[in-house]
Amino acid sequence: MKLDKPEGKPDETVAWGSDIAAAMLRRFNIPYVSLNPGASYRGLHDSLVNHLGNERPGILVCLHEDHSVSIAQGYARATGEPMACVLHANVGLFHGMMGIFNAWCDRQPMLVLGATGPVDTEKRRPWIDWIHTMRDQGALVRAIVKWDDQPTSAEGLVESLARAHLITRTAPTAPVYVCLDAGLQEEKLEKDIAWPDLSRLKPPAPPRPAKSAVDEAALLLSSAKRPLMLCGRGTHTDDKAWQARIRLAERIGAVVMSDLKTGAQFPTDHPAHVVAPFNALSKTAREIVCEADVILSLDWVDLGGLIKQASNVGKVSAKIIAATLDHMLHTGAGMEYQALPPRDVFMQTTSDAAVEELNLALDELSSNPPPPRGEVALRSAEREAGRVGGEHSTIKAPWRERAPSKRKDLADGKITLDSVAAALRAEFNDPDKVTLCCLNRGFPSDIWPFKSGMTYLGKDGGGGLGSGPGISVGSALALHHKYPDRYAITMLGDGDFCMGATAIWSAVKHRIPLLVIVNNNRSYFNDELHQDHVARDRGRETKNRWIGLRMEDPVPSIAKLAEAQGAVGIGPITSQADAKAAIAKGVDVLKKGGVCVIDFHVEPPAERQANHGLGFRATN
Ligand SMILES: Cc1ncc(C[n+]2csc(CCOP(=O)(O)OP(=O)(O)O)c2C)c(N)n1
Ligand SMILES: [Mg+2]
Repeated sequence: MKLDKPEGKPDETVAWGSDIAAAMLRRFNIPYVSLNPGASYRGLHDSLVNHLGNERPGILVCLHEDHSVSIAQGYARATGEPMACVLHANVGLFHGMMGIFNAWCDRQPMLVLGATGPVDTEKRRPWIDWIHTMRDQGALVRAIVKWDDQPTSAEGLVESLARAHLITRTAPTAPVYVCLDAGLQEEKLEKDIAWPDLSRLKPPAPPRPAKSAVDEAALLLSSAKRPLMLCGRGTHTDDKAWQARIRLAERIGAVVMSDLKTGAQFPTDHPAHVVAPFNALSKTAREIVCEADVILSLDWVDLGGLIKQASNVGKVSAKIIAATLDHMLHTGAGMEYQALPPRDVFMQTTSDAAVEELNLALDELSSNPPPPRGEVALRSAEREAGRVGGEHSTIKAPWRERAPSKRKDLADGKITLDSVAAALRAEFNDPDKVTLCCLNRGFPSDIWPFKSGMTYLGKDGGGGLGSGPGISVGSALALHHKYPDRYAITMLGDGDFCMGATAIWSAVKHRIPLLVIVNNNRSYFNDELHQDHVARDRGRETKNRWIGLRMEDPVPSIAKLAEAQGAVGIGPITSQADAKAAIAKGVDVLKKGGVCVIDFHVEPPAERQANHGLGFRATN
């Protein structure tokens, strides 16, 4: 990691309005702030450099505001903690908004600092300060942040930032936005600042669900014959939470599913994890949902949508237990809250706290089994027998077996994601030291199982293309900062990479090790499926589905885009024969602390056929 070093000694006196904001970031222990510069916050910029000496937090320079926000999002995914990013008055905010939207949908904490003004017309420079002043910048993002503010005094600024930091870290987490008046930033301070005692402004522990809900859920799960556990949002960093999920699944004999959107939450090679992690449900996954008699949703992102998808193949008749706090972020502005799911037992808590509570309640239940009644009618004789002697110490086999992998080896030497993943996997004695920051469609989790929460961090949240490179850089930064023995590898689509390629420059500039694998199908392939669908529905020519969305003639040179950012660019790699050497070189660059991008021209034979019959063809 390399930060630019200022000349001379920092001026340690808190003398200007913006010094307060910078000093608060240090008090919060925010390690980095990502930004693209702008005069609306030249005061804050000076404070970061000349008051704090560009450390704690250190500035990460970005070539686009979207990257600044995406880097903060990637950092939060890998640590569970907020970084800060700064967005120039209105224009910078406009650019950063897609990133904020992604982070909002992804429920990641971050401090987004903005700027405006000067609000006081007398202080405004002609023209430029006028076009970059808006009455209410918060209004632009109010629908996609948890809280926003525009303080007007030194004291107000302290309180505003303290509140912002508290709110963004309080579950359910989400970004917050504080707009700094340029006039206030550049105001000379008249008196000393009364700093808040941050030990008294800590976020609360997640709320515990009502005891009645826990008891009811425990009773349902202990007597279920075919329980299904859906592992959605949950911590990536806490191994205890990972183990607790396994314990819960094993003691109730659950089948477990996990969602690519929310990343690794359960070992994918565990016998209970019977289908590969997904975006949209496969036919087998739908059948399992229909067969289940009790569903435990652990903050699953789209429980309503899951039930709808499963209802295409049968009837979902399970009792549904759902643990979430997400409803606390639901407003009328966006619909990221998804379809309203039925919930027989609603546990108002985080998924991790729910698992903890359920394990405790099941311990309790196994030592004091209640007499059968009402809800307990589901209980089977075998399960009752299994409980004798303390059910909590037994491991029950899941009620469904793992679906066999349908992989076919390509004999013609063409590259598939499978071959890339297998070659990459072979480079690491201990693949558990790798964190997969982002994964493009079709990653073979049986070749590279998720063995801990840090194996894979999840998707962008808001489906905003161009965020993958920035999110990956942010997660790589987090690993470098907090888990230096882990390697950051990311797998991105060519469309995603091309849109966000300049984020890679920040990794190179700041010496953040990262290996980017581009799964290059020379197409915005997701949309080929959509165009195929529409043409088919209309009885029109499906062969034209590629027009307007293939990136061919010319194919953008991914390797050159990477080289232009100062990274090592390799490719295009078009045959399996060349893939191994390319990967060996890329991993070598990564292990030496560099940034490398490998462009694989991948053949996705299965995907080149439109996926008919399930009712959901494209995932984005
Ligand atoms: C900002 C933005 N623009 C457009 C889209 C629509 N979109 C969704 S997926 C997709 C294609 C992505 O292409 P690529 O990254 O190459 O992945 P592929 O589908 O080819 O695997 C597009 C254009 C979007 N989600 N976000
Ligand atoms: Mg593509």
